[in-house]
Amino acid sequence: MTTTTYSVAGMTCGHCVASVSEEIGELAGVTDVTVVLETGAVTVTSEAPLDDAAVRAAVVEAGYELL
Ligand SMILES: [Cu+2]
Repeated sequence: MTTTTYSVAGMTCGHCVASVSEEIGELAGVTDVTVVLETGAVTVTSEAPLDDAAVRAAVVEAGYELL
């Protein structure tokens, strides 16, 4: 298991959190996504290290920006 914390800009409410969680959660190997709305911290647990580009693409797909 690998846990990585990313910073995501632009989330303002629970719907934003849900969108980001859903998109990242669809990446292969991801087992858990925890978002702290106040700080934009997104902690992702996965079976193997994730490709940063894939995480970035998922965040963009949700409509936000990976810092
Ligand atoms: Cu929102």
